[in-house]
Amino acid sequence: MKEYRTLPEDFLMGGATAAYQVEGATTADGKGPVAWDTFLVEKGRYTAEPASDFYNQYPVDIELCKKFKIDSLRMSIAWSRIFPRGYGEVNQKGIDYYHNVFAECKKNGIIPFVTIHHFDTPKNLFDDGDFLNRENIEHFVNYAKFCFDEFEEVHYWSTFNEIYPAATNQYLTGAFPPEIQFDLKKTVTALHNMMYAHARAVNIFKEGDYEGEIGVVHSLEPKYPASDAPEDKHAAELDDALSIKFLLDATYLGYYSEHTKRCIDEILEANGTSVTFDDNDFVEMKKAANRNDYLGINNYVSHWVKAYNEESQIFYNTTGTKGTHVYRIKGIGERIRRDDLPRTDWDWLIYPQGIYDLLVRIKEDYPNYNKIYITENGLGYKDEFDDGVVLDEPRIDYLRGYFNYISKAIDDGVNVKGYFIWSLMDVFSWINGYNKRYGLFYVDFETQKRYPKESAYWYKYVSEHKTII
Ligand code: BGP
Repeated sequence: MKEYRTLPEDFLMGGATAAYQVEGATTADGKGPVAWDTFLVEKGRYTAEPASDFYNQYPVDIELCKKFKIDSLRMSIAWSRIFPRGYGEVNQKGIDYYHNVFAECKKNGIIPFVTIHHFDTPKNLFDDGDFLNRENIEHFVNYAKFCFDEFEEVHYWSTFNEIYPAATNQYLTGAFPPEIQFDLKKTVTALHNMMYAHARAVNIFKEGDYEGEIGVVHSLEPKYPASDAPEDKHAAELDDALSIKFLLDATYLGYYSEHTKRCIDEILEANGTSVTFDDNDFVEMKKAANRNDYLGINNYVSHWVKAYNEESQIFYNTTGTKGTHVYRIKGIGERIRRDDLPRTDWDWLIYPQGIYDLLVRIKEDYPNYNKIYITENGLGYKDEFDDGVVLDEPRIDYLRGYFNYISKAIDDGVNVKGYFIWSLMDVFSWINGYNKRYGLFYVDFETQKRYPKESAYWYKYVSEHKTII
């Protein structure tokens, strides 16, 4: 008989969303603008209207959570619904909206797991330099404190979603507005400033004696050398230092280790620049380092890296056309294609062992990590809808692979307390639009009707039996 792996009885099964990707209603009830509104209109491909119309459909989605044994809903608050200009005057209708969502969660026994910032800085602050501008750190911290005071119903707070992709998509790959490419100085500065802002919010939360838990959600993608050649090993080490160590050092040490600093300086120097940090920042960061209740990990892919010292080149595959992705950063490395490993419809590499390697490594390198939630993982797929039925077997295979490795990491002593599939229902994807679907529930974006996919039944079984079939 086949042996199935299991999960602990108290393992939380969740579904993840983000305000801008599900709510729609981008101008409703006093919401202020964000940079994406104009950026997407200028691109002319699609907009965040209607997205999944969660602004109106939230009772339907929360009821679906209950029906499919999804314990927790990961969601974010849109900063510009609360403070249309990022600070100053508050918008009561925005506040009421989130109270209503939380009340609906309570009614259905669903735990809200709330992110304060998910790629949607209010437009005027964004235009003013976003997190490159130190004044905006103050605005963020005030907004976070406002949320802690106002939303007593929330017991799980994540300060930021994906500081690394936020900074690199803005200033390194240029995939997000303001579409700046290869600016390593801006990238490192934004990373550090967001980590400092995270620490400030954590300290306010802990010193304010609020009830509940606080953490940060990092996107962590393991890096492996493309060969045994010393230069490829070093390239993987550099990529890892910028995308993983820099963030985890900031989170759990409150400073950058000598090794991390050396790697970052080498990357900056290769790109003809340097960055210095204000020593005072580390006072706050060190104070926060042992106060993180949990780490949220978003993991989709792993990378194999080889040395690259020519001019940087990026091509971001937004359509799923196979073999078009290019990622070569001067002084860091080139992420190579591995034809021997499976890939998604969008050419993202499927390597479940990566999540195991990552989890074990965090336990070893940062013993004060406390506990981990996988806050995003899932398969972006061109689901086929057949008269209300979606047989998404590849998604189930994908999930089974990752769940098995998570279960193995738990057996090997890593304290993983839950998993949130990206995404609960189909959502709007920042740079891929509406046909890259991730949801357990298929959304007909015309009618906004939801249909459980085959994977939703699989997920329900795993949640009920804590057995990975
Ligand atoms: C993460 C983001 C999510 C979501 C997901 C899938 O980086 O936190 O907001 O978008 O990736 O990404 P994509 O839609 O580009 O496939």
